[in-house]
Amino acid sequence: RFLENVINHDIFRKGNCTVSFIDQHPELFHLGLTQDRGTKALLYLADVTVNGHPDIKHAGPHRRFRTPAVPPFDAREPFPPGQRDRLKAMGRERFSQWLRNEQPVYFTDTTFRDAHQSLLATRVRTRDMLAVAEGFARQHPQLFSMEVWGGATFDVALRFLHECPWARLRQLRKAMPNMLLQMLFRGTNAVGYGAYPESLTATFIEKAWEQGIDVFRIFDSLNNAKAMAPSIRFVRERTEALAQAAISYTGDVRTSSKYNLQYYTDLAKRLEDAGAHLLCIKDMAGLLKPAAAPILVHALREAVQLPVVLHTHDTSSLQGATYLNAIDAGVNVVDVAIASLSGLTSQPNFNALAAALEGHPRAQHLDVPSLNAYSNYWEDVREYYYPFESDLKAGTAQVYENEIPGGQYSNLRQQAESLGLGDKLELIKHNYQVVNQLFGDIIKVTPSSKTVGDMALFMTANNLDAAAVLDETRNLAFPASVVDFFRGALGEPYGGFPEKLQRIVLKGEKAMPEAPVVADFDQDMASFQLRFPHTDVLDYLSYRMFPKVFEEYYHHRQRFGNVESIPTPAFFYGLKQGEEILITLSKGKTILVKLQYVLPADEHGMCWVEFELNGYARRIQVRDHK
Ligand code: 3PY
Ligand code: ZN
Repeated sequence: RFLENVINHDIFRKGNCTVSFIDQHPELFHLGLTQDRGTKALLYLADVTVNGHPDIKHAGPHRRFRTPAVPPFDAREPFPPGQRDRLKAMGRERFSQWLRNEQPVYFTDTTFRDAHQSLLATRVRTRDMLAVAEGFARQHPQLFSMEVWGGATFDVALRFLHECPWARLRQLRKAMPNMLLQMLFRGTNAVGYGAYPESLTATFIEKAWEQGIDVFRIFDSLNNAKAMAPSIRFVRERTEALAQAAISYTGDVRTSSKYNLQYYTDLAKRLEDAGAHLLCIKDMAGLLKPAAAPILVHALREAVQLPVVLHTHDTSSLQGATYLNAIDAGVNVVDVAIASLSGLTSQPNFNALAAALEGHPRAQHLDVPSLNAYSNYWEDVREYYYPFESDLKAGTAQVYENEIPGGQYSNLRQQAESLGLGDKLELIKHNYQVVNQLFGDIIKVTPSSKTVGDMALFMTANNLDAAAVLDETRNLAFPASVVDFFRGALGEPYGGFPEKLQRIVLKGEKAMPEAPVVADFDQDMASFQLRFPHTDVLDYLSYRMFPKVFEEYYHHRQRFGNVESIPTPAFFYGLKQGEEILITLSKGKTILVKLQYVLPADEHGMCWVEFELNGYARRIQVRDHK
């Protein structure tokens, strides 16, 4: 193909080639759409073997991985009925009332979404989930739901894993037809960080439901019920899914004068009035202490007639106690993660909780040995992702001071390191707390938490304290997210903006949230498809969420094909000499690839990688960027 490009090149044909012809014409290496999928996979493997994975800075060259054991299941048996079957049979209102009155406590398993978002920078790939999805659905049908989508997974799938998030959802839907599949939806921010037009949010919800979502957990980063209402309405009007409205929890309900019981119960009533089918306490930082949980759960169950769900992160390592107290107080569902992906910044340990609840009046019958087998699988799979582990080794009481959400906590070190602030993590965490006070003690959850984090990094990088930030004589260039926040791009925080800081940040400009432009949907999509041939409405939605990321994803796919099929160790670390892998390109089409050798780069920086593909020698040339 490369030779074809050379021979057909205008300059070559006119005979005007000089020795630097190849160097000056990178388009010669554009090997085109017509390549078969096997060749594209080889091209990816050659590139990652020679250059490493751009997302992995330090890979241990001698790391060996165990082969994860997938718990066996009988695929010929019909699926046992799960809550999805119950929802279909009962309809939404009756299902919601049934759950509220249920004696046993139910579980939402977050392993496929929040657990790896909070422990492994959201990097877990679709194929590692799919390997166990069906077996898990067959063996644990009594769960309330599986959280599998939304939050940061959409962005990370496209940006770093070069996967289509919609395809992930479709495949999980097929593998788990009996289970309720749940997503985290950021209200007006959908699965992104900015505000999107309502028409886009509505279409996104509709398509997510069509592709497989049954439960939409909807929140707003400032707990603004008015901003959540349209999403709740779209779920009610455009789908047959459940709208689970989430109240983000902060501080301590027993002592905070701002975020007190009245605040939470008022909000709960407004969300019930907006049409929510379930109410969730979203304790994104893990601040709901064991003694506070029953107070809040009781009050919310009294305030509304909805089932109450509790979500937390185990950053302090004490949230198992919070769950036990909440269960005694009547909470209907708690969020847990499979043992080997639980704890610390992730959710509490499902296996341990299931075992500890045996004999409890609200216990469900759960197959703990089976849960342990899935945990063993995930323990081995987790090893593949070791470069993305955060350094948190034990629970920390500091979280009660800095209130950093679990997902952000694990990201902060990576962010700090990329800014050259790796040794200032303690100061960054302290500044996070300072910023929260400067901003007027706000709810901190994506994207408002990102704004607080950006400001904390900014203060740390520039050696600023609170007094310096509030010094009107300094003309500080605040981060864009902070300026947008004070303009009102995320809405207005409860209690309003602190006036002085708002004046300083906006430098006299008016606070005026810009209404997101409502483009003519059909026309906009038509021009998208002209620019990106062979795409559909789902790709268009991905593009509207993350335009630049989608563009890169699209080109990556053109060049390397669908890399989802490449086994994870090879995807991140390439192949070692003599190593053989199987790649299933599509149903019934599996190729056997073996790396023979890599030749040193020539004087133009190009090197040959020799593979065996199904026993036949194949040579691929790639540029060595090292
Ligand atoms: C997200 O928005 O991704 C979250 O997990 C918030 O807690
Ligand atoms: Zn969470």
